[in-house]
Amino acid sequence: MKKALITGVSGQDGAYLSRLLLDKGYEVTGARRQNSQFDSARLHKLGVASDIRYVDYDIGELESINHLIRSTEFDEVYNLAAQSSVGSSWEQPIYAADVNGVGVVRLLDALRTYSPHSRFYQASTSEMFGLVRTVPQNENTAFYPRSPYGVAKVYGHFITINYRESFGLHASSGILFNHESPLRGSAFVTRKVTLGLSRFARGEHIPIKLGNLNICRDWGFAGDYVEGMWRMLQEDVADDYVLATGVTTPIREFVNYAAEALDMRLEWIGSDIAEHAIERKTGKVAVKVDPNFFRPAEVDSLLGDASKASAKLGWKATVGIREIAAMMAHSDYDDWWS
Ligand code: NAP
Ligand code: G4F
Repeated sequence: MKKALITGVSGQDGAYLSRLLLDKGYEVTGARRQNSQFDSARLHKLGVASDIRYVDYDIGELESINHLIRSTEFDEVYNLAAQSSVGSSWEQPIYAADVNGVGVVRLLDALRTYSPHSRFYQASTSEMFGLVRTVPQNENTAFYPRSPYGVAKVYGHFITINYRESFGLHASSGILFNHESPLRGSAFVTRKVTLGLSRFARGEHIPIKLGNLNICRDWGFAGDYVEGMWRMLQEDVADDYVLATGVTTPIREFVNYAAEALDMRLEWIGSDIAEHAIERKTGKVAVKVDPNFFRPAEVDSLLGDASKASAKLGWKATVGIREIAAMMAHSDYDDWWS
């Protein structure tokens, strides 16, 4: 039985990856943050909470990481833990650097010292492309991060490559474009929209306040993306891969797809900060722009090219954005969890 360790096990990807690995017969260890209330809601939602073995750790403490890696010989280590909110990273830039950047080298160094044969996955991100240099973005596109989150992730990405090249670790980095699901955190824009519209559809007519509606993202389904993570670690040679759908969609369009799934029709009126959407049946404002959600620096548009993952891993995104919007909207409408 293979043994896998997942940091960030309580998050969206941690839950889907746990489900995938347990289905493949792995023994899954989930690393939980010490001194924080562990939220196992997503793991319960996927029916895996009681099948995982839990260990407590602190990604900020080298001794805690050393202890974790020494405790068991893991075949595979997936580093998903992060301060994952780009918006919040301006409020806590040093924390973002420590967890998302230095935290990665704490893990890699512990692996080099105590478990050099473990395979390692680093959760890199399309946010590293930031002010994009080429369209679409692939593994050779230069990075230009636009947030403290993105800057810290660039460090995590390159230290992963550096430990692979310096010490021969089997360390791979997945440059994943945005991926969503009904388990997405409620502060990310897709889930904020599907939660808000579901409440509206149920008669709670409070407008959703959003930032810049013109932003475009290459949105895929989280279930597909964790399969890609696993495939990276099954390769004989470690490498870096982009996972993306190859389709980019403006936020406004995502809102329309989610509304359509809930049998609502929106009419968009006005422009810039005066833009808003009226829901036709009720005549009430369902969405409006609130400049408080604008970011100090933006990533205007992302579009990924996953042809390397397709050629080498046989990986492909299988769920389109319209379907994802409907899946999330229906889940939120049926089931009031957040
Ligand atoms: P998520 O749902 O926000 O989960 C983040 C996980 O990190 C949670 O388990 C959280 O644990 C943990 N965490 C937060 N701060 C921590 C700390 N100081 N120490 C240890 N753990 C901490 O994120 P996700 O969407 O699953 O993303 C997983 C990873 O992929 C992240 O590294 C993210 O940056 C990266 N990524 C995500 C996407 C995407 O679109 N989803 C795209 C590219 C890359 P608690 O429950 O204790 O808070
Ligand atoms: O949903 P978001 O917060 O995701 P963002 O910033 O793209 O980051 C996510 O994807 C990254 C991969 O590229 C991950 F690395 C990261 O961990 C995270 O999972 O925002 C998407 C876009 C942004 O441009 C933001 O400015 O939506 C825009 N937006 C507009 N109104 C909003 C809102 N974002 C949020 N969170 N809330 C709004 O009201």
